[in-house]
Amino acid sequence: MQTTLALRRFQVNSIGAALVVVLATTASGCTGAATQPGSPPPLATVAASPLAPTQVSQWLSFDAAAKTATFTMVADAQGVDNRYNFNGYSHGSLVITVPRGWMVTVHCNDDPLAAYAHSCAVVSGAESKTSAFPGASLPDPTGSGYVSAGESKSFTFTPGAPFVGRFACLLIGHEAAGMWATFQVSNASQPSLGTRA
Ligand SMILES: [Cu+2]
Repeated sequence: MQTTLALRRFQVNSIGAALVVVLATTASGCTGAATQPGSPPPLATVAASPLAPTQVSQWLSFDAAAKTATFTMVADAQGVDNRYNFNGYSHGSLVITVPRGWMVTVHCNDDPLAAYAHSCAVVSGAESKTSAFPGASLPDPTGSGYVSAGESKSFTFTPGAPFVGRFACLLIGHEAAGMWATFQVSNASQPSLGTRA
């Protein structure tokens, strides 16, 4: 049982590790482990259809050798019904995928014609107010860390673990109005931008 619990900690690390857990529990006959209360569900990454290259080139650049990626997130982008958007997408429809261990820089821009100020942060889930990784937000993203129309601020972080969460604006009411994208860290070979498949 001790071994099983130790293995379970690795369940979130990869699908392959999860398979090891299944095999180990099956081999030991300890089939109850998978239904223990409080155990984390296996991490399932979100399937996405790639954005058009003309879109990607505006919002993502990366260096595979250096393992660095730079995303430009435009808050309150014009031309869509919901102003609570990033790059025109809301309610998690935009899927940002980053390879584990890459250094990620985010340019958090408020559109020059934005109606509102906005902030940017990577968080674990709905209404979480703290960044999911050290440095993964503007400073004080619920308060004074916002960007105003035409303004740009940046932050850099290196996500070291598999993750599925949100890239959200943390100003009051904005995330609830749809101002979040899906943000995930996976074993992908390169970063990407897509929409939920
Ligand atoms: Cu906002």
